[in-house]
Amino acid sequence: MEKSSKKLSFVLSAVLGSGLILAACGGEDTAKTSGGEKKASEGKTYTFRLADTHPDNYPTVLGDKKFAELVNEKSDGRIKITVFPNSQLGDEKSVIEQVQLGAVEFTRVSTGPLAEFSKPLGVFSLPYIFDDSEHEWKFLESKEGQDLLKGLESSKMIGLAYYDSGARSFYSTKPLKSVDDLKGQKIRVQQNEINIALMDALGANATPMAYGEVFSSLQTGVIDAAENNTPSYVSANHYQVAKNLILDGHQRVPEALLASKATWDKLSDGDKKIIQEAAEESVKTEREEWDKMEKDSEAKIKQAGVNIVEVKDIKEWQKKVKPVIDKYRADYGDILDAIDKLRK
Ligand code: GTR
Repeated sequence: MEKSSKKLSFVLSAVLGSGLILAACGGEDTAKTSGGEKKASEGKTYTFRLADTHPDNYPTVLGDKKFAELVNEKSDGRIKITVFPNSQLGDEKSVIEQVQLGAVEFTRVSTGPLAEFSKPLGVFSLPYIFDDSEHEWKFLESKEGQDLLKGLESSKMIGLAYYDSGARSFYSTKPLKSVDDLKGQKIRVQQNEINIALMDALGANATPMAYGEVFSSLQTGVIDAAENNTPSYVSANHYQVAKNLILDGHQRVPEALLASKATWDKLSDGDKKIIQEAAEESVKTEREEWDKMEKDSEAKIKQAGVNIVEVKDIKEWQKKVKPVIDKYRADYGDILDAIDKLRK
């Protein structure tokens, strides 16, 4: 098949496979009550898909499910969103591409890989920009934080809400007692250029790869180490092979709940409102589940006999990675200033 027709048939099958076809079969979106008010039950019918890389009971997936439940409730059952966990619809990079096309209507992804599609979100991959969770959330809820979500529109996505993802730390199959131990290790990172600069600053070899490949790559020695929050470290079983964990908390990379702009543009204003509100309301569920899972994960890690090292002098780490901030200050200066202003 010729390249262009191949592409066309892919796009066609993507659109046909999506909920949009159902929309065409649904009722008219113009029904009004006698008072002129539109009822939630009146309007088009949709069936959408939401992709997530994590397993069923992970906090983000529980947030996704709450979101789907709220959308269903608020639309009187007209809008159905089915959550596909476990990377069933592809790894994060490929899901983001499918969302851009409208082939997948919703997703929850990390802002880490998303930064390759919307550069301003790369700010979250810069090291030690937040003091703690409270500082991070103050920023995420601020105008500047929300503007980063809105900025996704020019990349064919609609940012609906942020979800919590805690702080990321390094873990390795090799000893890991200080920042110097990272030197020369092959470390898997989320797929974006800032992470490569970060590993360079630490004297490590960055190996960007999809999340789903990390476990077997640790097992076979393709990589020595990786980094993530403790719920991911546990739920993806990385803790069973990389038993040295150093709690350096180098990044806080929030999650994002997204809609495809192709899908969004076809919705009525009323349905957009339903979806936006449901997304915002689902944040509470995700954050509660997040706090619970962080605690559970800590307990599991201890039980499993992981060597856990607490970092006493975080300044030493901050000094090591400062070249990364210096390199990217020109690109992210305004956002970094906004973050700094919210420091206690
Ligand atoms: C997790 C995040 C995932 C994925 C993963 C990774 O913390 O929730 O969406 O991005 O990190 O490192 O690839």
